[in-house]
Amino acid sequence: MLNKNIPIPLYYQLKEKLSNAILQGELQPGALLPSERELSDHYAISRMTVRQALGEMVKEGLLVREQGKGTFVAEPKFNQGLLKLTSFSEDMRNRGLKPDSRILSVTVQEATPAVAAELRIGAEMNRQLIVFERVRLADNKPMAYETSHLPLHRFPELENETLHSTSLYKLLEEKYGLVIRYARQAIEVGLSRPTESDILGIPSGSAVLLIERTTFDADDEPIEYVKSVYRGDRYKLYAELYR
Ligand code: 16G
Repeated sequence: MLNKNIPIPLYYQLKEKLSNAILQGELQPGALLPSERELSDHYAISRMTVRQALGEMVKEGLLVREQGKGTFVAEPKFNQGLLKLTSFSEDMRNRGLKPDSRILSVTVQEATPAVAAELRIGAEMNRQLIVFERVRLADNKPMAYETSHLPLHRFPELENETLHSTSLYKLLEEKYGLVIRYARQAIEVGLSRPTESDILGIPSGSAVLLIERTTFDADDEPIEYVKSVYRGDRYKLYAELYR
């Protein structure tokens, strides 16, 4: 039970109790929580207090609310390694999940000066890019939304490829014989915009990881510039540090 005689707020005590039950596996991912009324009756606390505890846990990504269905224990977050250059498809397969993509658009565009500089495309190359927007799925659930820019002169055939359920890196390596060597990556915290939220199936303004990656081949030439929006409720960044 909760202790009303200590100076720790009741909502916080409830939050700790539920968080521990999740950590210890007593409450499994996907489990439906008792209703607010049941929790308030069980712990003899107000519904406001229960609502505050659950609300914070939703914000922290431990619980998810589904309209008209109730509050559920969230799926655990993926540890996203930071030290290895992997593709989305490889990451998902390593976790035993089926990678997939929903292609939102494939277009040929003139590069903006910033992207042209990033991909080192000079004016003489007409600055044409092939740009594709993809929703990245794991076991059919949306995980990330990616906009990839590749220099058209390097991959003139790419526009006609069916990238649906195909790995871009695999295609570049196997079909174009490319050696993907390294990438520069920057990660920022952001809030999902309405369109991104719809695509990812998360409430608008949810915490997301905004990842920018420029990837280079064996000749040190940039081959892709990618902007990704990864779900903050499903990812945490992970690195092993030595000294
Ligand atoms: C990852 C990369 C992205 C790359 C994609 C290739 C990040 C932040 N981004 O999503 O730059 O284009 O993998 O995935 O990790 P694919 O080979 O499965 O198409």
